[in-house]
Amino acid sequence: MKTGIIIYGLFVTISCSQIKDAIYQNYNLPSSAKMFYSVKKDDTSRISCGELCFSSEGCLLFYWNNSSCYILNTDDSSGIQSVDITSVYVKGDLKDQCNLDGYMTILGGVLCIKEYTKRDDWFAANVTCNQDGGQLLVMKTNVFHLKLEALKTIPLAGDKYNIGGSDQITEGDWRWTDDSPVTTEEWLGRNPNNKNGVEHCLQLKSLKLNDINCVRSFPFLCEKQSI
Ligand SMILES: [Ca+2]
Ligand SMILES: [Ca+2]
Repeated sequence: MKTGIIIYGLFVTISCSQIKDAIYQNYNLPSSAKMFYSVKKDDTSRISCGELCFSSEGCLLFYWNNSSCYILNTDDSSGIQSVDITSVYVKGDLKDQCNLDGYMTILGGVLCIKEYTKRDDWFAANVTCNQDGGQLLVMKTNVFHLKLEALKTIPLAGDKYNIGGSDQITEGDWRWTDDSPVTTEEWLGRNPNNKNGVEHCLQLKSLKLNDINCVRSFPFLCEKQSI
């Protein structure tokens, strides 16, 4: 079966797959949940797909593949077209890819995050994430709120986590570990305050940014991509 719909002025054909059970099992949806979806066929990135999801009222999850963005939604007040669930293709094993090594799937399988509750200093935490094939969590400006919202959906044990940024090279010049600048305004209180002149590493504290001494040990968050 093929289903054709017109959304965003584009005609999109979606292959029909036997995916309903996988969706419901993967995302713990009640069997009573009705699904709605929209499709943006343009050149979307996984991140822009996630942003589209979070900007859509009632968006439950999304799936991105080959530059196509699939938004699944349980709120019919959004104006998104209602379709039968079996006409939506979602790769059912994304979650399993993340769950290897204790990573959690968030953002519909786009991002895998692991909370390390053991304490390590920033440098050792960095090494641990790298050994996992990932990195300390990086929250660039264009995805900062997206990732923040995602973190709210997982049950974190604490509220202080070291993440992947520092001003170790030039005081006050905050950089994520890929050397891109930290430009978000979401600092906690009057931070960064460079207390005692030794705070050069980035911490997420109560979901805001704080600068801390790199040699102090805290829990940390690693991320890696699922696909
Ligand atoms: Ca500093
Ligand atoms: Ca501080």
